[in-house]
Amino acid sequence: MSIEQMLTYAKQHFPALIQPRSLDSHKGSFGSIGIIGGAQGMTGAALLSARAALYQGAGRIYIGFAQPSLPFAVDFNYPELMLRTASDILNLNHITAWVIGCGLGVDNHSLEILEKTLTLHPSIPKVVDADALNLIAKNNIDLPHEEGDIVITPHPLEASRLLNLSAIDIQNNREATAKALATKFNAWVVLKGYQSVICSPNGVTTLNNSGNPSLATGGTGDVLAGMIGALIAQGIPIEQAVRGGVWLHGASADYCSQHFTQGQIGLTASEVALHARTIRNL
Ligand code: NPW
Ligand code: AMP
Ligand code: MG
Repeated sequence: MSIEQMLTYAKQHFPALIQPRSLDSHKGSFGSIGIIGGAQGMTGAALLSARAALYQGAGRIYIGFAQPSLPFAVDFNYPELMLRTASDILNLNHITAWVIGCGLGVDNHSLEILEKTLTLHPSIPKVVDADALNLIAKNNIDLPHEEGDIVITPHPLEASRLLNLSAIDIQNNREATAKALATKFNAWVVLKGYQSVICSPNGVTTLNNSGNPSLATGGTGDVLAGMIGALIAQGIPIEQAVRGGVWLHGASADYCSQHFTQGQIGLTASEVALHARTIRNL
């Protein structure tokens, strides 16, 4: 899609993503997101997710690292981010969406953090990704939620762990897999990969039509989780946040492939996070 076609497509399908801001809006108007992950060795996953949330215009962005102490006091490239430990941000009561799992790890400390997030904040929407999904699969954890929406964003191997099937079975039955996960967890599901399948909790599926193999690189999934979380945190209706967020992520990669990498090799997850902003501001 050319940039003009992207704008037309966004206007038609995801108008909530391109609404102008009201003149008297302030940072409190755009929510606060809590991103929990980034265990030792995967600190970058949480940073990428937070970077994506920043470029999607969330009002305030907190990272809760799944490490006993902070890996650093400030991200000098992104000093806008507030860096805390996971146990610290779990006490915040103004978070409007949580994102949990990016680089979370699967040890007992990670498990404890996941369980606390689910039980302490049952009514706040959540995006559940990566190692949070691996922990849920390994420990047979339920996803309790009151009115707060849940979005799960597995890639095929994570989906195979959740359903105890092989990745080949998953790939041969992608729509059925997304529906089975939506039913099992009463959640929105994004089954990622070429033409991601998006399923609502009541089983309505769509296939995403943006994105390309340049996204097949580390960190792009972490960026997607932060993007969807930020859209939800700022009050974008859940269906637009999920289906629109997946589209925007792919559209950013398409835009970068046309304008910067001029091909599908060497796109970085950071660039996907940054240029998604361009498409929303068209
Ligand atoms: P294969 O190789 O084909 O057998 P894992 P992870 C498969 C964090 N990260 N279609 C494929 O399997 C994450 O947030 C940290 C088919 C692939 O090798 C997690 O917390 C980063 N198969 C943690 O690392 C950047 C597909 O799944 C395997 C597929 C582990 O997450 C990287 C990988 O799955 C990373 O995000 C598809 N479309 N997609 C950082 N900078 O800190 C995936 N697969 O073993 O669950 O590992 O996804 O890397
Ligand atoms: P993850 O595996 O969690 O890092 O997520 C990878 C992200 O890149 C997901 O949003 C995938 O849908 C996307 N992706 C990976 N490969 C492709 C591809 N060949 N075409 C389109 N999107 C892709
Ligand atoms: Mg991932």
